[in-house]
Amino acid sequence: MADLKALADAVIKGDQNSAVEITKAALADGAPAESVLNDGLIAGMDVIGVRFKNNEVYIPEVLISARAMKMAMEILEPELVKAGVEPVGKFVVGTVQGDLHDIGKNLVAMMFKGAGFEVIDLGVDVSAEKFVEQVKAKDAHLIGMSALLTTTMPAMEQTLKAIKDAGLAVKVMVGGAPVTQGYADKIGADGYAPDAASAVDLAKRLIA
Ligand code: B1M
Repeated sequence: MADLKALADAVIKGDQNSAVEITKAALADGAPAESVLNDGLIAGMDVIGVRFKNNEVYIPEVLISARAMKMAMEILEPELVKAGVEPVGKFVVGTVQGDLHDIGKNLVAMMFKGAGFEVIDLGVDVSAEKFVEQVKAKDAHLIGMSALLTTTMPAMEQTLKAIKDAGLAVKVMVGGAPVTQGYADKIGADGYAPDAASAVDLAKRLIA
């Protein structure tokens, strides 16, 4: 019987060797790939998300857990594809035009992967046109924009306008150190989250 609690614990501890070994053993035991994902890997990342939100763990721990999850996902992904498991949603994420900060955006991307989303990470300095093009190309449900500079925050509004002009039915979330709920409301974004774990909670509410 596969020990998915041990798998969740390996992700929580950031123990990539155990995460990979337990994933292999669980699949060899006949555990369904979806259950390995949900009850093992995602369950572990959920705990890290809550601890991060509560300031009980910090960025290095999140990155180490995300790396353990990523290694295990490499084993699991072909099985998920075979089993036809659908992602929770498709999330296009990027740091807006003119802005090169990506540490927070990368954390957001990792948390979304950890929560079972398909993540299309466009990187940094992403133009409004690129966001629009990728949402269309990937038929995404959600966009996440990150900005760390007060001077690049207006690019969020320009991107929102481009999305509206293109008539895309996609939810838009914004975040980053200088961004606030008030700013999100002012530019007409669907949501704002102060940190990566809250962003996942918000995304699940937006696409529910
Ligand atoms: Co820059 N930088 N930087 N920088 N940098 C800041 C942001 C700054 C506050 C430093 C300061 O002056 N005190 C300041 C901005 C001032 C302002 O506009 N208000 C600043 C500046 C001025 C600049 C330059 C202009 C400096 C210069 O060249 N004169 C330049 C700009 C370059 C550019 O982007 N065009 C610049 C460059 C750089 C580096 C390249 C050296 C480097 C970036 C490296 C990288 O990202 N790969 C850098 C860094 C590291 C910082 C600080 C020190 C740290 C940022 C960071 O990674 N924080 C930063 C000062 C600071 O914040 N203490 C600073 C950790 C990260 C986890 O937090 O990104 O906020 P954060 O993400 C959080 C939340 O905001 C949220 O989740 C994360 C936590 O869970 N979140 C989202 C983020 N995106 C989200 C999206 C969501 C939801 C939540 O939904 C989609």
